[in-house]
Parts: sequence; structure tokens; C-alpha cells
Amino acid sequence: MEPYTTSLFSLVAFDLEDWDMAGLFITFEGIDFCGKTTQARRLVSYLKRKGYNVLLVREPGGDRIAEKIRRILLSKKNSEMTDLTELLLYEAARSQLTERTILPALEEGKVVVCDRYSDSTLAYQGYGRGLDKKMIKHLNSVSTSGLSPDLTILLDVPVKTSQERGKKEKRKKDRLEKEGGQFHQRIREGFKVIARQNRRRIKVIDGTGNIDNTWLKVRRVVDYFLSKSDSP
Ligand code: ATM
Repeated sequence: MEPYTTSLFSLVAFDLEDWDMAGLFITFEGIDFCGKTTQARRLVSYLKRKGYNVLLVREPGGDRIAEKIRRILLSKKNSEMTDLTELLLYEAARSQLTERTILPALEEGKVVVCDRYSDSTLAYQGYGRGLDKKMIKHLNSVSTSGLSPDLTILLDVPVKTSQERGKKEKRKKDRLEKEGGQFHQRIREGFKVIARQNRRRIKVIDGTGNIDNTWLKVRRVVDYFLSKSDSP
């Protein structure tokens, strides 16, 4: 018997069939300091210049309540947080952002660009922390109401590159960034597995080059995707 049945799905207040999804949902993923936030911002400017109605959000966060959850998750003061609490807080933040912000924006026909989404949970809490991946997939489907990105850009960089970039940044490390190299190595490998299992949706881009270099690759992938897509 499956430990987590699809009846979990019936716990959500609504499902996607109630929504007429006219917009496009694009997510960025990758390990810390892979450059995804910079590239997501560039993409938003680019799409706006092209006349798209675009919304940029981040995870965890992007909403008043979800930003509060983010502070709890990333605070170094919360070192005693259990792995399961961590997972459930990420899912709670996602549920809040998805229901209150992402789904309404998609319904209005916007292009929603999200800095991290459910692949991060599978990579960090599944491959990184070692929590049950089947359970995470079920929780992801509950917190997203079954919403999956139309396109995901995974910026891949070696852990060493991520660490070197991290050292150059002035700000202090958050609770997850403080984890060791092996934790981040498992996450990188996890992302690659997830990408192999979702080849149509997830496009892997080498993020080791400079910002302009990586942007050219991101733009090429997005332009191709938009040329094949008939909405919005
Ligand atoms: P950003 O640094 O990309 O804003 O993400 C915050 C952290 O949350 C990041 N790790 N660090 N440091 C990745 C982590 N995270 C998870 O562990 N699980 C998730 O589901 C999400 C969305 C983020």
C-alpha cells in the first residue's frame, strides 16, 4: 500500500480544474549562488520590454505571510529546527503564495516568474536532508494544488563555484547556506536527477560563465519556449 494516498489531494480547498489558466509560469532553480535571482530579474525586464504583463515572486516568500515564514526558515537562531518542520514550513509558504498570488496572476494571463518552486523542496529536503521523496512529491502536489511550471530553468554550477561566489558576498550566511559542502553536493546532484526526469519542462543551463554569458543562454531558451507556446 502507498504510504501517502492521493486522498491527501482532497485536503486542498480547491483544485486546478476551477482555474482558467491563461498565463505562463516560469521558474528558476539551482544551488545557492548559481545566479538564478539575477537571471530571473533580467528575464522579467526582457519580457516587460517585449510587452508581457509579468510578475516576479520568490520562494520561500513573495507574500506577506510567506515572507514571515521565510524569516523563520532562514534565521540562524533556529538551529534546532527539525527537518520535518523545515519541510512543512516550505510547503506552507508555497501554499500561501500559490493560492493568493500565483494562481490569480496566471488566471489574469500574466507571466509569473518565480525564483525557486517545488523542485527546490525535492532537491533540498529530499536529496539534501534525506526526507522521503514520495512524501515530498505528495506534499508538493498539495501545496501547489497540482500547479507545475510551464518552463523551469536550472542553472547548474559546481559547489566549489557556489562557495567561491558566496565568499565574495559581504552578507552573512543564512541557516541553510551554513550547511557543509556535501549537503550542497547532494542537492546539486538531486537537481540533475529531477531535470533528467522532467526533460521537457526543465532546461539545464551552465551557470559558470559571467552574467551576460549566462543571460544569452537563458534568453535563447525562453525565446524558443515562447515561440512554441500559444499563450498568453
Ligand atoms: P534563496 O536563497 O534562493 O532565496 O532560497 C532560500 C533558501 O531556501 C535556499 N537555501 N539557502 N541558503 C534554498 C532553500 N529552500 C529549500 O530548502 N527548500 C525549498 O523548498 C525552497 C523553496 C528553498
